[in-house]
Amino acid sequence: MFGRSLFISDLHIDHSRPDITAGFFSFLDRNKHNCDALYILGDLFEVWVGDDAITNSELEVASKLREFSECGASLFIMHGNRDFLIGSEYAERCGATIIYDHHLINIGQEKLLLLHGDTLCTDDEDYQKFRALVRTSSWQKDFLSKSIKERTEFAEKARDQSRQDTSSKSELIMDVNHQAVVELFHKHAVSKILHGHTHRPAVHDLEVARQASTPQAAQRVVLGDWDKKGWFAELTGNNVELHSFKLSSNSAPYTN
Ligand SMILES: [Mn+2]
Repeated sequence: MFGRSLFISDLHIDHSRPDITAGFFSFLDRNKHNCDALYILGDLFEVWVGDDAITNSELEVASKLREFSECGASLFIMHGNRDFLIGSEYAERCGATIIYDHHLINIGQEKLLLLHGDTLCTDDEDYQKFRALVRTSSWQKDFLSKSIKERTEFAEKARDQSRQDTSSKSELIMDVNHQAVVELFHKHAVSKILHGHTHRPAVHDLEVARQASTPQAAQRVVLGDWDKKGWFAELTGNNVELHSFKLSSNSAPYTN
């Protein structure tokens, strides 16, 4: 036991960004012998249309993750809004356990709540409607029964739409809703919440009143997306810290 857990999200691994994959692989190498657990809190991949649609690059990620988990650290993958179709087959390849939104871990006497973060963006009503639809088992069953070509086309359209929406929606709508955050602290009786998704890395110190008691110190830690930098949070004891490091841009692209 090293007393150290790591958290990452929003790597958005994609063929067009070999620098992110390379940065991720060296992050795994640096940490494979010195942490107890790695939690990937969603959007490891830019897009995921089914475990049967993977190519060599996703296989390479899986074998690198398997190597990491075989060094002794527990590995957890949470679904994000882009890769929520990652299934047990791929998780098994990685040596990972799939976890879901609102996953609690004990940190001493306190609890830390993990989620991807999209469910906190309650002001974005269009997105929440879309999310509710695609998370139903009937939608997923129907989607996965389509050909890989059809699924890929759908995902591309959804990404284009999301890009358009992102440029037209206000910054405020795209961020978390404060009331939704407060309710989450209350509902799960936690002192810390850790999530990604919004691409606004920060440690927010706040005070949250629990039931009739006086306000207590609470923390919302937001992971960054991997773009120019790689981001991770580190938990030691009940202390969470946010770190970043530069991604180098000179890695060779994938050939497939
Ligand atoms: Mn996301």
